[in-house]
Amino acid sequence: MKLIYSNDHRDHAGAKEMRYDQMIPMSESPERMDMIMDALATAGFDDVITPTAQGLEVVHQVHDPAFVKFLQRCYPLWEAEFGPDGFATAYTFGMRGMDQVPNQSVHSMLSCYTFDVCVPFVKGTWQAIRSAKDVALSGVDLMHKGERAVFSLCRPPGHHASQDMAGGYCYLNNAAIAAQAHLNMGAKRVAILDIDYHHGNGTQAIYYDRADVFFASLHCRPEDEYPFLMGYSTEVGKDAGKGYNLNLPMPRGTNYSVWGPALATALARIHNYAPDVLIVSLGVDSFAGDPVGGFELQSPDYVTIGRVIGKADLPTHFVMEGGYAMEALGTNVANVISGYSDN
Ligand code: SP5
Ligand code: ZN
Repeated sequence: MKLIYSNDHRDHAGAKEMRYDQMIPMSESPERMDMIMDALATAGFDDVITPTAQGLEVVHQVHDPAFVKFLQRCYPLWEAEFGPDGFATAYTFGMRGMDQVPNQSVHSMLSCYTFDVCVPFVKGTWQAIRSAKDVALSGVDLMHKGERAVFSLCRPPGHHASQDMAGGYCYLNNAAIAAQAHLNMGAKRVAILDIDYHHGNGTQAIYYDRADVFFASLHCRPEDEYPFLMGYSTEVGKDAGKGYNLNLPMPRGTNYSVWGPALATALARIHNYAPDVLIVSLGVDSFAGDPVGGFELQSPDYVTIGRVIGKADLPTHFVMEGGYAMEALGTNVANVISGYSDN
C-alpha cells in the first residue's frame, strides 16, 4: 500500500493544552508521525509518496472560506499583538445568545471559529494544516489513477473540524475533504468509517444533510467522553441525509468483545449503502494504554480490525486521525495496515 506523507507538519509544535485543571504538553505531537512511519517501514510498508501541492477549491466545497482565511491569518494576527513564541487560543466562545460574527480582533475570530481549548495556533500551524489536506487529496489522486488502497498520513488530524469550527486538535477536516474530492472525481457514493475513540462530530456535521456520503462512527459515548455534546445513536441525519448517519456509542472501558461487533454493524450498513469508495478515519486512541482515550483495545486487535475492513472488499482510503500512546502507536497503526493487506 502506498503511503502519502510530508514533513511539513513538523513546526506545528510546542503549544500546551488544557487537561481539566492543568496545562500539559500537547498529546498531538510531531513525534507521533515518526512512531507511525518507523513501524510501517518495519512492517514492510516503505512506498512513501510526497504529496503534491493542491489549491483550496475542494476545501472551499467543504469549509466556509471565511473560516479557512481565519486558519491562515490567526497566528500572524496573534503574533502582532503578543510577539513571537506563544500560541493563539480562544478566551471566550460564541455561545447561546451571543454574537457569532467575528470583528477585526483575533480574539473574536477564535471565539467564533474554534469550539474548545485544544486547537492552538503556532507559527507552523497553517503550513501543517495545508499540508495535511494535500496529503489527503494526493491520496485521492493516487486512487483515481488506479490504486486500490492508500494511506494518507495526515497531521494534524481532522475529524472534529466542521464547516466553520476547529476543535480537538483538528483544523481542516482531511477525511471530509477527501470524500468531496472522491465525489468530484466521479464517485457516486462515499462511505466514511470513523474508528477514532472520539466521535467524529465535524465529519458528521459536514455530511449530516447529504445522502452522497454515509458517515458511521464508533466512539466513546457522550455521557463519558469528549466532545460530550454529540455522538448519540439518535443522530441519524436530516433532510436528504436522513438515514445516512450512524453513531455507535460505547461506554468507557469497552474492549474488543463489544467493539468488534459494533464494527461488524457499521460494515453491514456500509455494505448495504454500496459505496464506490470507503474512507477510514483511522484513530487508534481506542488502545488500552492511550493517555487521551478510555477504551481497552489491545495491539493484536488492530490486526483483526484491518482484516475485517479488508473483507469489505472496497477501494479504501485510510486517513490518519488520533492515537497518542507513543510506545504502541506505531505498532497499532501498522497492525491495521498489515491486517488489511493480508486479505
Ligand atoms: C483527533 C482526536 O483524537 N482529538 C481528541 C481531542 C480530545 N481532547 C480532549 C480530551 C479530553 C480529556 N480526556 C481525558 C481522559 C483521561 N484518561
Ligand atoms: Zn480521538
